[in-house]
Parts: sequence; C-alpha cells; structure tokens
Amino acid sequence: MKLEHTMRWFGPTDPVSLWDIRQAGCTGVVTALHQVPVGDVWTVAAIRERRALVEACGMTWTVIESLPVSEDIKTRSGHFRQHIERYKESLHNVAACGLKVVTYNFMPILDWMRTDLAFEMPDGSRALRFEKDAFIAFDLFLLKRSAAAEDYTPAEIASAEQRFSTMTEPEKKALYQTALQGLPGSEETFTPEHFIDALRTYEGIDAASLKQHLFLFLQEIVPVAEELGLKLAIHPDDPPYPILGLPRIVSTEQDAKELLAAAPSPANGLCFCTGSYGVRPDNDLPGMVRRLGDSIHFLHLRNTSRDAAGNFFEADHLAGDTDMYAVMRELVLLMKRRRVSLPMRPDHGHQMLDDLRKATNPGYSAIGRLRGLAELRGLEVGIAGAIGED
Ligand code: DNO
Repeated sequence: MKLEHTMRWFGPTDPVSLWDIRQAGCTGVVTALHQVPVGDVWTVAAIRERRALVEACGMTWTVIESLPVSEDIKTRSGHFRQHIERYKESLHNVAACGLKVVTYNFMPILDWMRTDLAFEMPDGSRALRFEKDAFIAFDLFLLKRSAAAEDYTPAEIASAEQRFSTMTEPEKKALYQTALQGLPGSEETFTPEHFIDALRTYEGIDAASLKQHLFLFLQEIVPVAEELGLKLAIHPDDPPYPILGLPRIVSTEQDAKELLAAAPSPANGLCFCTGSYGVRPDNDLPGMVRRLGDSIHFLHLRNTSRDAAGNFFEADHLAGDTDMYAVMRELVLLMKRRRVSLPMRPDHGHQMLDDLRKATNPGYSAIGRLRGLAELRGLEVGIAGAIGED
C-alpha cells in the first residue's frame, strides 16, 4: 500500500494551479470551501462545484482541510447548538458528495502561528520561523495584552524588550501582520481590538474545560461521521503549547489518546502533523505512529529544527529534528498492516527558485512543496522496496 500523494489547494484564487499540483506528482488535492463563513452549512451544490474543478484536472478530492469549528462551539456559548447542528448537516453533505476525511482543529481563536515568513536559509531559500523573543515582543508591545507580563519570566521579558528595541518600524509592522492578520488557512484576520475582545471570550476557560468542550463536541459529531462512513482528523496545535494565555489541548500523545478515548470510534481520528507534534522534544513521533496508527486518517509530513531557546524554523523535509526515515518506516508498516493507503501531503515547503519572485501563500509555494513531495516519495519507495511491500 502506498501513500496517496496530495497537496493543499486553496481554491480558484490559489496562485498554484491544479495543473501545477498534478505535475508535481499528486493524484489528489485537499481543499476547503474557504468562502463559506465559519458556522454556515457547506451545501451539496458548492461541494460538487469544487469537486468538478479538481476532477477536470484528472485528480481526486477526498480530504477536506478544514471544515472549521466555530468559536461558539469551542467556547460553548452563543450559537453553539445551532453550529453543531450545521456541522452535522455539512458532514451529511460532504459524505453525499463522496468525500472521505474531514480535517479540523480545536485551537482557540488562532490557527497556526509564526513570527517570520521569510527566514533566509543558507542557500538563499526562505522558510517560516517562530522566534520566541519576537513573539513575546508582539504580545507585550504590539498586542499589549493586559495579562501578558504574568505569562513570562523576567528574563524572557528582558530578552523580548531587547529584541523589540532592535526592530525597525517595517519589521514591527510585518510581525504584527504575520501574527494577527492570518496565515493561509486561518479563517479570520484580526485588528488588535477585535483580537482582545476575542481573548475575553476565553476568560474562565482553562485547558480542562476546553478539553471538555472538545469531548462534548466529539460525542455529538463522531456518531454522525461513523454512520456516514467519514473519518474525522483533528489537526494538532501549532506550535504545540499554550500561546497568548490561551489553552492548547492537542499538543501531545497523551492529549491525542484522551480525545480518542472520549468518543471511541473508527471515525474519531487524527491528522498526524509531524511539523506540529515535532516541535516538542517530548513527542516521540515514530512511537506515536506505532501506538496511535489505527486512528491516523491523514498525514502532514514536514520537519522543523528547534533550539534550546524555544525558536524553531521549518527545515527541509528530510532534515531537522524529526527522523523522517523512522516516521516513514512506521507509516509503510502501518499501511501494510491496515491494508489502507493513507492520504498525505508534504506540509509546507521553502520558497525557492522561481517562487522567490512570485507572490505565494506563505508555506505553500509550488516548488518547495514539489521538492518535499519528491523527497518523501523517494523515501517511501525505498523503504517499501526494502521491506518487500508493493
Ligand atoms: C497550516 C495548516 C493548518 C491546518 C488547520 C487544520 O499550514 O496545517 O492551518 O490546516 O489547523 O484545521
């Protein structure tokens, strides 16, 4: 059994076309109806229209990334009941259109977070980076979150102050935009006021209660997904720890085990993102594939390189702190055992070659991802051949 090779496509406005993705060696894309406001129903007509675009280029669409979960559902306030009913309706509609896997996340307010979208690598390509000092400086001096100072040590604050004093005005503006105005796939952009208001909705919601909200949500939607033959795949927190005083609850193997146990079903599963889980040295990625493999329904393969200070950058797919050979070996064995072909996408890639002169979605340039996919496919074929798997 081989991985199903896909790339993310942001829809008709994506500067990377479906033909580009096909020429990179993909048989499918993962995509979402980003135009539908969070909390609204995905209609059969809109899903079919998107599917037809993909199929017209000779590829398939089986994985959704993402069917977003509204803030009302995460905080269990406002219109959360109605939003859960609508979520179920969307599940019915996507199943009716033949889709198989639904990716989602349960990160409060923000999705993924970086501080630098053009971190120059020694070879001149550009990577995404999370720099701890810059992030704390953003929190303290740009966002000016009132409780921020309580979340950091005096040494961290001093270091962030020093970093902030070296930043030019354009650098501060870029940092602010990177953090608050959204990375691709994030469903919302914020002004600082709007963001501070959103933070207030989490007052009194700690990690334990957010987990409870996730479990209650799962207990409602997992039976529906199971009945429809769909697989749910929760994406982990990126980075995998609390930020801006907000709890993050899908960061470790233990978190994954708890959410799977909260609604046991073949439909309740994981999007195994090596780039997100891999930022924590205490996550043993090959071991997680071995232990959680039956619940893995979708894969994001990416590598990161971290340092002792808490910074990390997105490394080449086969470099960095995650032993991609060991992960891939477990995946090949897992697919052999389960007799399934798991959908995978090379997650992110560097901006390189011609893409350095183009406006691309950060992390989602064509050539960097093509390189990542080519390397990962080669690794897979080599391992499969060596263990006698076709
Ligand atoms: C970032 C992505 C995430 C992911 C969502 C899933 O590149 O991996 O935005 O799509 O968290 O819901």
